[in-house]
Amino acid sequence: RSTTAQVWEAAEEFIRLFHRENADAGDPRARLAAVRAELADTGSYVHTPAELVHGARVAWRNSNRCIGRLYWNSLRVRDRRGLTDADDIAAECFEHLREATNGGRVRPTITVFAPDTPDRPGPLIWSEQLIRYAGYGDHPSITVGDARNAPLTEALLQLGWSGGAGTPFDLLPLVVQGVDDKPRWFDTPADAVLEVPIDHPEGDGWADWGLRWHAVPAISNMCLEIGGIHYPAAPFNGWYMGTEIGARNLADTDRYNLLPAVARRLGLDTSSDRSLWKDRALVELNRAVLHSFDRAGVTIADHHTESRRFLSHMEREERKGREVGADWSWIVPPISGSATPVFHRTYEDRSSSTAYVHHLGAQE
Ligand code: HEM
Ligand code: NRG
Repeated sequence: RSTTAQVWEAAEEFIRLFHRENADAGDPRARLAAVRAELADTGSYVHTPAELVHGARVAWRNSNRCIGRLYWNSLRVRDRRGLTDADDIAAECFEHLREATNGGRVRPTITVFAPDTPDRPGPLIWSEQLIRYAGYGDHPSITVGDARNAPLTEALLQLGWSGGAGTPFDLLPLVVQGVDDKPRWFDTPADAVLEVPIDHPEGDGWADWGLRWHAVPAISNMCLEIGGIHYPAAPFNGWYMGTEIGARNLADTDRYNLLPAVARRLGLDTSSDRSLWKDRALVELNRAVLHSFDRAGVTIADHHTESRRFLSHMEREERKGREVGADWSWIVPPISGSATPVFHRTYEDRSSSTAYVHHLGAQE
């Protein structure tokens, strides 16, 4: 819980920034006085629609872990601050997915629901992303599906969800906790989710293997903080970088752990690490992901292109007199790091009060 003095400090900084970066908003003094009075009166203040749009974009610009920030200023912002009930929020999350997916031409989008207020916390989305695959089983080595989501799957079963078909790619319902309510779950409508079947440009039998991934990554468990106001439910998405799927989701030993199966398919010698079978399997799995998204007409970036874009972003920001913060360990791609330009330098990991922040206790 922040004190009014802390909110005012962050609010003043944000309002000044907003007026600095939006010439047509004019002099900040009148707005600062109004915010100050509203804070004294209610303990909070309400962003104008233009402040909300800019705040959500600046929060993206300040995301030190994100390599995809070149397009921060074109984030689409859906203002749903009037919604506090779980069923309205779930329906708008599904509409978000339809608009963001856009038939495969993915559009970076955020939907902002009601903020925390001095009298009550805002709504909360329990699901880490709007689209998640179930994980059945309590240990990665025996799990069917995505072991990362085993705790969420278990929570859903406790809430009365009867479980999916038991495939490795069962879509989980969305879990939303409305204001003054307990968490509720909502089946994800099939027309809100685009999925890409994974095939390999040369490999035999990959298509029959049944691997797939969803087109849109939409993080739904981070809090959007703008000028001292907290929006705990504010799901956002961009498009995927291929390595997120091919080098992590499908490859990590505590996720789908597919490198041994890929290596077998490629006929590699897996008897010794020294044959570099894992490295070769990683490259082919990542080729398969990029190839499959391309063939399906779904936006996806490769790590070479996204790394170059990130350096363009840094140059452009610095030309505008803004320093770009970044976290090397998140920016450098999980394969072929040294073959990308983002590897060969250091960054300042500076923090800001307008940002996407993990809720206490959430997975990182
Ligand atoms: C993290 C790429 C759009 C905010 C990341 C990561 C990648 C990435 C590769 C690291 C993820 C990981 O290692 O798990 C992209 C690409 C985008 C994009 C290619 C395409 C447009 C966005 C948008 C937002 C955003 C629209 C917010 C409005 C973030 C945040 C993180 C992140 C907050 C850190 C997440 C965490 O701490 O778990 N992004 N991103 N990104 N991105 Fe982006
Ligand atoms: N690695 C996660 C997604 C994290 C955010 N990545 C993005 N964000 N591309 C995964 O699902 O693999 N985004 O907003 O586009």
